[in-house]
Amino acid sequence: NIKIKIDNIEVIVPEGTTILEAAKKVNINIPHLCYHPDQAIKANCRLCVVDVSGSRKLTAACSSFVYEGMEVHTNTKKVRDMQKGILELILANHDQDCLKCLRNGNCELQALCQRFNISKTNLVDTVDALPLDDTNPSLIRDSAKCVKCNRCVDACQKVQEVHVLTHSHRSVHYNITPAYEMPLEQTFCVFCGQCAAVCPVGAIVEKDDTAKVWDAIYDPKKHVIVQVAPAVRVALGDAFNLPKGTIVTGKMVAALRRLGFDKIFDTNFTADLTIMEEGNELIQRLTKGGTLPMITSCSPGWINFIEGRYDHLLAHLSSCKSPQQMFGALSKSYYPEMAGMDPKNVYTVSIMPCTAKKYEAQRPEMMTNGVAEVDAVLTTRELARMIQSAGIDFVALEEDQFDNPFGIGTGAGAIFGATGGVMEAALRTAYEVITGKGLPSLNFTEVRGLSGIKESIVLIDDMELKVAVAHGLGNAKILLKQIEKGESPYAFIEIMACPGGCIGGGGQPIKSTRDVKEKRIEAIYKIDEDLPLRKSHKNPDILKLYDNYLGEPLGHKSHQLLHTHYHS
Ligand code: HC0
Repeated sequence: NIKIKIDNIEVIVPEGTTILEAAKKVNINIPHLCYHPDQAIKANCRLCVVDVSGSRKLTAACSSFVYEGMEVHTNTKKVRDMQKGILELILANHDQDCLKCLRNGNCELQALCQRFNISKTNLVDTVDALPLDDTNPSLIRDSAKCVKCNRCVDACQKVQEVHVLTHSHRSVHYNITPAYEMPLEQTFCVFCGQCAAVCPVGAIVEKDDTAKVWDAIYDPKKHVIVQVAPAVRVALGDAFNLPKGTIVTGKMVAALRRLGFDKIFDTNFTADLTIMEEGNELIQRLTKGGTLPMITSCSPGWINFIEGRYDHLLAHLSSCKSPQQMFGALSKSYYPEMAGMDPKNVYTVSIMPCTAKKYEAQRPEMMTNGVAEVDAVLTTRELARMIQSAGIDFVALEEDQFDNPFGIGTGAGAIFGATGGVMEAALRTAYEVITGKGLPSLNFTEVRGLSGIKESIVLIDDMELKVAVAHGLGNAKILLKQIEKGESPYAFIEIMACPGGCIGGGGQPIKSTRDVKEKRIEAIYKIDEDLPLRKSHKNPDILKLYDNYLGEPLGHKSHQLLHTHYHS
């Protein structure tokens, strides 16, 4: 360990700690923009300069490591003048129409300007922006707001390994952009939104669809229903300053009712339905022959990735639609038939932690009875904005419950929201359906947690089932390369595009750092543990749905409504 002093406060930290990290230990928040706790050191914004005794020059705290006896000062005149100067330079290159920005009130640059009492810069405006990129359904890039911190480039290149975002030009013309300054729609962007999740400002944000949803709610001809994804309920509370990982299911349902939705349903229900279909598809491939390993198909960023980059492996995908789209299909068939409504009058909204879900809902295949299965997708952040805009005191809300017939989800459906959850849910069902015996333990802990790739061997009677889970597309690539070489030892693979799974989705409240993800994952498994039903095939409403409408898993009606094909 190394002992140093920061602003005369003694700090003891392990060797290899940066000044910035050491300062955090004693609650000293050194200004920064390019630094992100889960990313590699970039040291390009230089806002984190500090005064180190004995050094003539100011030192970047994010990239300088502590040494024994080091004395650091974070608030000298020299330091503050430099930081203020840098902030003014950044502002001169930044669109300052804050009231119009989705990140207003949650912008790292704005917070720093407040801290330094800067309301505008007197420097010459040097904004040299590319045209606003709003050509895709998921994300908007506004290069006039970009602070060139490179966090998004890191997320795109080093974590997701999608390599869409990169740099162009030099000096004041320097920009973060896809190659040839193309709009995202024309690139291999998978719309995972991991760039938006790390952006300190509003340079990359979700496409805001809240106005569309308000219009539907106010339209008396529309019956507006909403489904909520598994990972939203453990993250929405962040937007209302609740402790990270607070489970807010009941308050969230109450808020949705106050907003005016006619029925509030649970995507966990169709996650259970996915397990019925996908589990049986796996059993069929294992027993009757079919492409193995089979890979899950519910994460739309992952689907965009395999379709764009690995289309020769598409036969490995399960043909199941995602739970979002299975819900959508039922909402425009079974639901209006039961209620005696015209499917055209049902307006289906999804609340998702994911920006790629907006893209998924607009795929031409995702139509049932001649209408789009899902009419609008809002991210967790957009739902939070609707609640705030309606003046609802979220924290004070009394808990409410989901409506029927899509309101019961089991623990298996709940854990879809965390990496490894779909695998664990599928194993709970596959084991019991194949063996006809009850599982000795429901918890497949080997596939839980934040390791990049997890694997497990499950004994089902005398069959050894080797399975793997990857989250984050960089990790997915490793498993895909094995398949390409014919060296994959697995029968079943779960892939989720976002690191941590949906709890770390690109549409979740900012920030989703590793420690926040851990808290959300804990909460997801707590929901599972506390539920009386923890296996999809025991969901009574799923059984009723098959009895009354679908027939059997993989049957004719299921194929029509719940399965699809993927293509390059
Ligand atoms: Fe997910 Fe899903 S679990 S992708 O992460 O499968 O977005 O939360 O809604 O559809 O259920 C996201 C989360 C979903 C779907 C489910 C799956």
